[in-house]
Amino acid sequence: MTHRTSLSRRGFLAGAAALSGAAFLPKVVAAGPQFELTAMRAQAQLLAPPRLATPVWSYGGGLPGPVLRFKQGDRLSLRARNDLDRPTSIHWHGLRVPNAMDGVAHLTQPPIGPGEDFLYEFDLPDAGTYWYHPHMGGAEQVGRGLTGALIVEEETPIRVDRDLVWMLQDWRLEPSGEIVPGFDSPHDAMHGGRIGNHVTLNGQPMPRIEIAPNERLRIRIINAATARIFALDFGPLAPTVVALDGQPVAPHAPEGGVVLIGPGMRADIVLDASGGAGAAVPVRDLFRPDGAYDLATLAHGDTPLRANAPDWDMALAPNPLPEPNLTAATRHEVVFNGGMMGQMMMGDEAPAMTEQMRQGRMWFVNGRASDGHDGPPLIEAKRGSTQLIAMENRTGWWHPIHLHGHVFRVISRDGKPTMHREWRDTVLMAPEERVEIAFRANNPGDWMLHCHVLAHQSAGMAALIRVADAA
Ligand SMILES: [Cu+2]
Repeated sequence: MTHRTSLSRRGFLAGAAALSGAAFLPKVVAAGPQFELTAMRAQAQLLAPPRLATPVWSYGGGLPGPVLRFKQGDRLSLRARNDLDRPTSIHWHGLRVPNAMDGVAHLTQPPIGPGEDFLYEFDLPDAGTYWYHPHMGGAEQVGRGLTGALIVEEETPIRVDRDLVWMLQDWRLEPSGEIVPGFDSPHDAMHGGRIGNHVTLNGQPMPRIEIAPNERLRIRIINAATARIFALDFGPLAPTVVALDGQPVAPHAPEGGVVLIGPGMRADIVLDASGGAGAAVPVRDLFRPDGAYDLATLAHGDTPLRANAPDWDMALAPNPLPEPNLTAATRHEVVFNGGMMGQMMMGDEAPAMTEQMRQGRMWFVNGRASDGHDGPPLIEAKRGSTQLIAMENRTGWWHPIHLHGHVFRVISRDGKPTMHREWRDTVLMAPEERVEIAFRANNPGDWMLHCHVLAHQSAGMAALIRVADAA
């Protein structure tokens, strides 16, 4: 099902436009020789017609951007072009890339100015579900639509009938369809970030997705929202989680039957269409108990694909990740603080935090608000060492904490070992929760650790981790 074609810029954009209505097929398949990806202004029909299309920012003119598909072991070579009127960059979320390719403007590269371009080139050692987005003015640039999926296929994928990408985005729209401006409002930043009033799946509001009874789907769910957390319920259908943040995990039913996925995070699920002929099953987001809503409908056709659900193996082969050595780990205590109703006024650091708040910084990592590339590193790690970060969320809010350049194991939550010791690049912390993560610091450079609620990040919830050879 992979078409390994090279596309000129013209072909690339034409392909995106021609296929933009086909939301549940990969819009553009791009791999092989170098190609281009352009950040530009575009229009997207986020509200049902006859309401007007919404002016958005887009990669390549479609929304979301093209699905980039590669094979494990391929080399990506992509020229990013900026046709916007302000600087940007592209971060490859979850991919273990060399530091200079990480796409963090002002830290790993200069911003890509209007009319400029930048060549990204790196190997893809890990299979899985990843995504790309700007790492500059992220609350606005991601919030206006700049995002796309990057899929790295396994050498031997698990057997399914269809492999789908579901990119979830959240929008705050005026009744006219215009995006409400003000992406870093202090009120949003103090609370749960910029929560919108419209949600789209692959750029479409409440799509109806046709499936055949007893069809097996692999669904790669990507939360590209800047703040909204989803708790997806599939009604009578029983999803099996097979990968988290692109990394294989022992296949398991999600806790409580609901797939919980914070901003920046991904979940690959296997879903058998077991609803019966003609059944229309809503996919519901239950995260806010007072505001559950339908996100999509899974519409079973009348003709079963086979007599029973398949019994094919769902386990994915692991990626070549370096195992942390917990018996020789360096331990760090990292406290997240701030926001509305945080435990601001406790401890020796309270006066310093109060002073920073006067300057508009609202979130703190070990007492310090940072943009992640100013001041001294939070952690300096010797290359090859194991780092264990004991994180404490001393706030009343949820935070998806993302580490660049590495993938970590989630070791414990509130002192209890996790059941799957899952690999992740982003871990969701509940209010007041404590989470331990561990990773082998084998990728040299300066890497960000930050909250992926992007209004939290821009209000200080970021830090730097430096990995270097011993002096
Ligand atoms: Cu946060």
